[in-house]
Amino acid sequence: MASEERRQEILKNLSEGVVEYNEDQVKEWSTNALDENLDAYDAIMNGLAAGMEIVGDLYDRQEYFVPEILMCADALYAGLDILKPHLKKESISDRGQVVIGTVQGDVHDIGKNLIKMMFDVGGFTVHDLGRDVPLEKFAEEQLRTDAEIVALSAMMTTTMMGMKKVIQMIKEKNPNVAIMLGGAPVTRDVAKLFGADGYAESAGNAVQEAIKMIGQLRKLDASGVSN
Ligand code: B12
Repeated sequence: MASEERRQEILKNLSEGVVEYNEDQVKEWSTNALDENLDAYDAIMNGLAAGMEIVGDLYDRQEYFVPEILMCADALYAGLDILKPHLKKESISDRGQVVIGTVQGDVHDIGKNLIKMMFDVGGFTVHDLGRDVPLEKFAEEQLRTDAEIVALSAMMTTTMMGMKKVIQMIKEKNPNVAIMLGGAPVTRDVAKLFGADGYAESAGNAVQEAIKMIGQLRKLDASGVSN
């Protein structure tokens, strides 16, 4: 097990590798992380994803532009490829099904992919619709799979508005589905206003929120009351 000092060094190098879009550095330090038994989740969230947060700030300050961002994302994914297979899977493998995607008009999918990964290792079966997903596709996929959860991501204030429509479409066809929202412009208040059942700010608490929502759905089912 890496010492705290070494852990910090590994995380710093992972984050820096993403920020400096240095794929080789990210690959090397992802391998170091595994060799030194650093928890893969720690390396992903506090190394790679933390680096992407810095990238977001650089973009906001107009120090980075689209080409840099895309290269940073490539570096992040290079690390994910190495670390993801080593995430500790939940022993429960049938927690439920989730349909996930980024809503129509929105191509941001880095955050959505992290959430997907968390559901995956959290024991859920995930149906990923990708990004820029036509709004009606969410309702169709929910009906096709009978998933208990639909998770929507939006990274722009404009596309966020589509989430409300998706919630209406799904609830009309099937009220017993829990819908959760996330993405930078979304807040718990927005989620509530749109009629969603759940919200999570980050990948760290998304699965817990989903488990809570499923618990509530099943309680309602058992009591014969529909929501
Ligand atoms: C990367 C990025 C891009 C990349 C996207 C690459 C990709 N494949 O995703 C590229 C370069 C393509 C891009 C394009 C554009 N972008 Co952009 N982009 C960003 C940037 C810099 C970082 C986003 C990111 O990946 N963060 C890292 C991840 C890990 O964090 P995250 O996405 O927030 O996800 C976490 C949480 O939000 C949450 N979460 C996310 N989804 C979900 C879903 C659920 C269910 C749950 C529970 C949780 C959850 O958990 C995640 C993990 O912890 C942000 C700036 C910023 N500071 O956020 C702008 C930003 C989102 N972009 C913006 C804009 C305007 C654009 C463009 C219109 C720019 C342009 N003029 O061309 C285009 C839009 C194209 C389109 N139609 O979608 C604006 C949006 C402004 C707004 N309020 O609407 C931002 C905020 C920048 C800014 N300040 O102006 N962008």
